[in-house]
Amino acid sequence: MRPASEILLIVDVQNDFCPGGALAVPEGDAVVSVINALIPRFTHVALTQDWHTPDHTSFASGHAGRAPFETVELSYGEQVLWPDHCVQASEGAAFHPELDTTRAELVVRKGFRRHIDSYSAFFENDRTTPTGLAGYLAERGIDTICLAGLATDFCVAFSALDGRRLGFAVTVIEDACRAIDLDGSLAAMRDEMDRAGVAFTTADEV
Ligand code: VGL
Ligand code: ZN
Repeated sequence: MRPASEILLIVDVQNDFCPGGALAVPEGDAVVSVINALIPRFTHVALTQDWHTPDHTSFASGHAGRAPFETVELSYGEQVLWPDHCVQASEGAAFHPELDTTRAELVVRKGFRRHIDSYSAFFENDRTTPTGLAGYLAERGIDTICLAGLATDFCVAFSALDGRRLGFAVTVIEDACRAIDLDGSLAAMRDEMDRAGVAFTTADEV
């Protein structure tokens, strides 16, 4: 059993990020059984849920002449444009039906403000507007975050980097994650996480 100072943070294991979904991550559903097997080893478990308004600024559909996976400059910096995904209360935004959410103590919804995206579980994409997760963890005496879920190179990586920036110990359980890998983003983000002091492990070692 992992100590009470650690939490398993399961990132965005939602239908739209799994095969057949609007923003399917290759093999996204492969993380479900790995994560279900990890859950009993942790004292604390939390989930994140991408939760966008129907007209969300990160959707390519609202940017004339732009296609999904192109990049635009928004007020808070560079933003990848995505296919419409994880619209609030839609089936695509629901957790994968086989993910065992029973022991989740907290669900952090993110990306629910129309004009700003949120990859990280800690901050929106302006890197300053907090979700409240840091305060929640601090108040509960949790100083270590073990990350699993989707996608390695976006929401998992941004959560890992912000976690380090806030002083948490962070471990990414690599075989419990899958990546989008847009133009080498997986290698770039893995390198950035490594340099930030993020640890990497596999489910067997947890
Ligand atoms: C994600 C792109 C857009 C993720 C969420 O969960 O990694 N990626 N929204
Ligand atoms: Zn999203």
